[in-house]
Amino acid sequence: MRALGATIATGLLVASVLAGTAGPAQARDKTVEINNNAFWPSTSRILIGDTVTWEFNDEGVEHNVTATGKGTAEGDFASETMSEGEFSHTFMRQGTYPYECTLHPQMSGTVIVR
Ligand SMILES: [Cu+2]
Repeated sequence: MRALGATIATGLLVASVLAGTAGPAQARDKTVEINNNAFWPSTSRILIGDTVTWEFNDEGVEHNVTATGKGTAEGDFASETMSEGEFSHTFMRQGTYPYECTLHPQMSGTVIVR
């Protein structure tokens, strides 16, 4: 958890810098649970500088988080294939980022950064 804490702290620092005159940084980081062969929720709406953390929690079933978007600066994030643990990605650019589990293509989700 120490590494995750450092990641979050870094994200908040970056968000704080990007927010400029918008006031103190607010934690808007989102968690997506991987369970029952699906992403919950399937759509995550965040702001620039926020981090999405996917938690692998599907009773030992292996999954991955793989971006399917092309032609975008952040359209290439991908986790390892895992049956437990978590994967985080911080989004520094506005955009819509679709992703899937390559083992189960019906498992899809989207991160929308505004
Ligand atoms: Cu899967």
